[in-house]
Amino acid sequence: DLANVGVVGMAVMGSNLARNLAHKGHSVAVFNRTASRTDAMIAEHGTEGDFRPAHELADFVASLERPRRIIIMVKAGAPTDATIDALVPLLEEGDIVVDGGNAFFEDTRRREEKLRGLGLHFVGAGISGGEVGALEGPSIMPGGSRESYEALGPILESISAKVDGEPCCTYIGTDGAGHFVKMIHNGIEYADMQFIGEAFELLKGLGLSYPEMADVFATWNTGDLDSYLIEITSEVLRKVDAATGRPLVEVIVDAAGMKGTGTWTIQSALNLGTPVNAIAEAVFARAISSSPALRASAQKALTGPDGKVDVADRDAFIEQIREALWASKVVAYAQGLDEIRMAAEQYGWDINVGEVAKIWRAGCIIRARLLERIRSEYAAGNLVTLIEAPSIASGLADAQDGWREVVATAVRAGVPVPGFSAALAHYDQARAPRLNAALTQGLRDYFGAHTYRRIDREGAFHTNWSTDGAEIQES
Ligand code: NBP
Repeated sequence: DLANVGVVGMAVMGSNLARNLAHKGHSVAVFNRTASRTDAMIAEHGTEGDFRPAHELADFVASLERPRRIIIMVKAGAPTDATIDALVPLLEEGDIVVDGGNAFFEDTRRREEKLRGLGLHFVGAGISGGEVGALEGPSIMPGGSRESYEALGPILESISAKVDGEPCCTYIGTDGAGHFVKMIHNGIEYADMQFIGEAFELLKGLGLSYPEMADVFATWNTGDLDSYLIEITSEVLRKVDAATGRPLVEVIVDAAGMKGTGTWTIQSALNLGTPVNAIAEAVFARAISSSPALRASAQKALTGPDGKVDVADRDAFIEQIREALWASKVVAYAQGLDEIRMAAEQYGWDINVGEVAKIWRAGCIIRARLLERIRSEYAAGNLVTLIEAPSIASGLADAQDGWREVVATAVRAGVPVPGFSAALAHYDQARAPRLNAALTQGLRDYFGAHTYRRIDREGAFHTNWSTDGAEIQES
């Protein structure tokens, strides 16, 4: 009687995933490098389902039915490689190794190629939803061979979150595609949180109390902005610190941490040439928050408005902040999905962007009402970019007056809104009939003879800037 599936790594994510699998009726082999962690998990949760704990990796592997399905949930990076290296000699042709950690997609491509050469399947599966998601139903983004998905997909789908009975798990594409999509999910998550932070600072600038701000977010959560992050923003703002009696957010140090997925999103976008300025500003906003030396010296040297927001109609401005938040969020999603489209071209992945939006509707951190609209827009037709979709473009048109007013007011008040303004700049750049790039190209030709193309003739041209000023056509 062999186990259906195995999980390596019994820290919080792995043990919750193993429990989720067991709750869904699968028999689950479990292993952790340090055996005491396996024992602790079994002591606490062993009665919840059919677990097969092992202290030796060889026993763990031998306890699995074939093809073996092994989900690795260990620390990303070297620990993942160490785990794969220990497993590989114990496996047989056709076995499936799944990395459920937050791996960089290039690492996944490398590992997949190596294991494919050994006759094994390697699946890089992005898993979002944190520890609660792992236990109760995450959003799962598996990449690897289609063949492996036939054996693995039903198990992953059984433990994923569901929307109207549909699993938040679908085959994404070959090799690193799943981890790439998970990386973009996290990049969008950074942007979402930055926009929420900007809205919060503007509401505070208006003079709202913390309970009032919590109410505003709770109200927003009943409309187009309905999402997990807006919902928990309301709860975090409402929380009072037991020690001081002050709002908890007021006593939290204003330095945001990061573990790398936002940075990867930007690095990959730079490599692909995808404009993702709104997501980039969210990553840089965390960077400046965590630059104490820079901030301390700048605070001493620099002056400016104090962040108080003075408007004639407070409620009308709050509605405009909501519009700025919604429109910026749409642009960040568009930028992330653009990056997926460009990566798919670059790496030969056949990614269905509408399906990606579909599996983000529940289980994951960026789950939001907007994703259903994104799914249906991509299902309705081939989009180059989300912001061209009819219902999205009209929503942006409706929101833009408020969005512009919020950015202008924030700039005058000295409230930094890099996310709102970057998203708005993207909107204006993308729709512009002409960009200032023509001048840039003229300058490049002047100092570097980089040539330019003309609007009226084919070919590359160069002006003899330093001699007779004549234009020559490059051969
Ligand atoms: P951690 O990221 O804290 O990793 C701890 C696990 O890695 C333990 O099982 C540990 O074994 C094992 N490990 C280490 Br460290 N070095 C190892 C090595 N050289 N060989 C074998 N095993 C090794 O666990 P986590 O927070 O559960 O996250 C697991 C994965 O899921 C990570 O990739 C993470 O990025 C990803 N993830 C986490 C979340 C979240 O909310 N936490 C959300 C989404 C994805 P030991 O007990 O013997 O030290």
